[in-house]
Amino acid sequence: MKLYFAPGACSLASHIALHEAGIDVDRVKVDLQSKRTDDGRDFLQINPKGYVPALEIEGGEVLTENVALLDWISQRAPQLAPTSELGRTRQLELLAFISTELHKQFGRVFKPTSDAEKQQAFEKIGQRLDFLADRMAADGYLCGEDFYVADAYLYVVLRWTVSSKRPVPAALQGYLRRLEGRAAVRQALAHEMLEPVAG
Ligand SMILES: N[C@@H](CCC(=O)N[C@@H](CS)C(=O)NCC(=O)O)C(=O)O
Repeated sequence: MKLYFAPGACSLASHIALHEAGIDVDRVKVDLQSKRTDDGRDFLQINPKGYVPALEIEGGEVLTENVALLDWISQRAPQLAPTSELGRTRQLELLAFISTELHKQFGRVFKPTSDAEKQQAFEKIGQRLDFLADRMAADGYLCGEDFYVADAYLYVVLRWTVSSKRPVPAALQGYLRRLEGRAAVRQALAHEMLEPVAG
C-alpha cells in the first residue's frame, strides 16, 4: 500500500489515520508544483486530478479524496469510527463539513484574490471552528471520548489555522494539545518532518 502525500498538506489526515489504524504503508512524497513524485514518477499518471492524498491499495487501485480515504481507513479499523447505529453517517457528516466548509476555505486564505476575500475566509473558518468547539465534549474529541478519523482531518485544519497566525478558539486549544500527545500524530509528523504547533 502506498500513500502519496505532501508534507503538512491535507494528506496528513490520512497519514495520521493509517498510523492510528496500525496499517503499514510506503510513503511517497509528491511535489505539488511539478506533479512529480520523490521517486521520479509523473504523479498525474497516478492521480490525474493532480492532488494529494492518493492511496494505492492492494491490487493497485488508487483511492482519492480525503473523505473517501478516511472512511475507507475507518472501515478497516473500526475503532476509528463511532459504533452507534448512525455512527458512520455521523462521521461522514463531520468529514464532509471539514472538507467543504473548512478545508476549502483555506484555498481562499492561501491564494486570495484580495485582502477582503482572505478576511471573509477567516471569518467563515472562525465561525465553523466555533460551531465544532461548541459541540465538543470537554477533554474529549469530536464525537465524544474517543479519537476517530474526523479528528485527524480537523487536526490538519487547526495546523493551518496556527500557521496562518489566526487564533485557535480557546475551547480547541486543549484539543489540539491532546491530538499532538497521541503517538500516531507524533509519528506522522516525524515522517513528514513537521513540528507540533500547540502552544
Ligand atoms: N478534493 C480533494 C482536495 C485535496 C487537496 O486540496 N489537496 C491539496 C493539498 S491540501 C493539493 O494537493 N493541492 C495541489 C493542487 O491542487 O494542485 C480532497 O478532499 O482530497
